[in-house]
Amino acid sequence: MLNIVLFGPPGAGKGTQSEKLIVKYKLKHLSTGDILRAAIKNQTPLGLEAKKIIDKGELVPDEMVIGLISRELDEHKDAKGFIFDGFPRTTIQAQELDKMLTSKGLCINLMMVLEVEHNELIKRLMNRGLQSNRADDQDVSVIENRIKVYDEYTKVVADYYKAQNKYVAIHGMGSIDEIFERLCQAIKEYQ
Ligand code: B4P
Repeated sequence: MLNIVLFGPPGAGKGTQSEKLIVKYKLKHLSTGDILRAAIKNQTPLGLEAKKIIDKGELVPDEMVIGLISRELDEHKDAKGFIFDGFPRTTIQAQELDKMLTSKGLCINLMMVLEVEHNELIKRLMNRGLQSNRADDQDVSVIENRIKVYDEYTKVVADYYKAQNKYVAIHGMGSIDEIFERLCQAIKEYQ
């Protein structure tokens, strides 16, 4: 089983690269952002609560996303492995993920961190905002706040995996295919 945390700031390419990795390695993609957006679309109570927070570029409460991931793990017991995209975003989420996986006899094998320059993040997200109806991609001040929240609360999660010797930095600038090759190389070196 191969369980990967794909990490990086908003716009780093986590969702984009996850789509390619799940095809090549036959993994289940677990994106808390996608799960929350589906809940918003379906106007569930959780979705309505999450929308107010996401539209400001803040993080939804830990217990909300931990519950969502726990349910997904239970629903996909036969998966060959998981890509965690956008989760964990706080050290508490990382600790809870370890507890959930340990209780199932599993663990995270690798954390790959996409490193992308600030201006490129803004460019990519503004560009997506033009094409999609994601409210959090439409306003540069919300995008800047998401990056600030990443720097303040999320970046530190890397230290949690560094301490476990599971951290690999990946140069996240360049074409989608070039970056994908770098990720595959890191997985090859791990295996
Ligand atoms: P997410 O859905 O995780 O959104 P994101 O981090 O902003 O974007 P992502 O990283 O997936 O985008 P990508 O780089 O692939 O989260 C949304 C919100 O949900 C959060 O702000 C938060 O409020 C909440 N949330 C989610 N998880 C949470 C958690 N665990 N705890 C608390 N709150 C949580 O792509 C961006 C764009 O760049 C795309 O348009 C893509 O086409 C483009 N792109 C990618 N690679 C490129 C390349 N190499 N060159 C050019 N363009 C590229």
